[in-house]
Amino acid sequence: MADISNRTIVSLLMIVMVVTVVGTVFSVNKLEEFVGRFAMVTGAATSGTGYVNLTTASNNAITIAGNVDLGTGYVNSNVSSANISTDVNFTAGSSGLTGWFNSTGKAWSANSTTNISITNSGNTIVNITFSSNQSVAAWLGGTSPDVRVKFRDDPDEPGSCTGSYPANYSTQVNATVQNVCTSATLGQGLDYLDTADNLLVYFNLLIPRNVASGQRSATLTFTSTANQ
Ligand SMILES: [Ca+2]
Ligand SMILES: [Ca+2]
Repeated sequence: MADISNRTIVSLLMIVMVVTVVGTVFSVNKLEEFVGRFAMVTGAATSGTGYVNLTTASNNAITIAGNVDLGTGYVNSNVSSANISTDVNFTAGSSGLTGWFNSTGKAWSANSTTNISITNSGNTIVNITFSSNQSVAAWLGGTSPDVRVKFRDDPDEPGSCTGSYPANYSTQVNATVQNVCTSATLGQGLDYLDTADNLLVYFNLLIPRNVASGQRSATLTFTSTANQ
């Protein structure tokens, strides 16, 4: 076998070294790829998260109490219309709390305890609106009848309405939906805390003398809408 020259040996060593270097670089690159790709599973988890789920619902509810019964009476012949009110603070009408006599001939006497009471019996602040089943003209008849309402906090529960009421007796009863205690701001309206969750509705009626005899009733519907 012929001796291999030094030049040949050096050439062979160079080839081996190149192959070795290239192979090492390739292996390192592949290893980095592997680490990068599976970096999320380098060991067993030592912590985790859990959650507790609870779905709550708001309870929007109101309770209406009281029916206003104004009894039986008639308009005195010396006035064109009589004004009666369930409010001690009479405001509307031209004849004052006069002109109306009950069936035994006694003059009308305002009774502030005769009202409709609205209580927030739910657990969320609500806006309150109302409407009547009919207009005043359809309800009472006669010439220019009028029925106005006033809303205010129950005197025993001040701060019940954190929204706003319409001005006293600015609201005429009719079939459209009108505000009682409302606010455009979330969190304001009729509160739900039992110590301050009650408003009262007062009535002021102007009854024409030419109203036809007979019993006349109107049904008012109060609606609550969650505002929280
Ligand atoms: Ca209350
Ligand atoms: Ca309540």
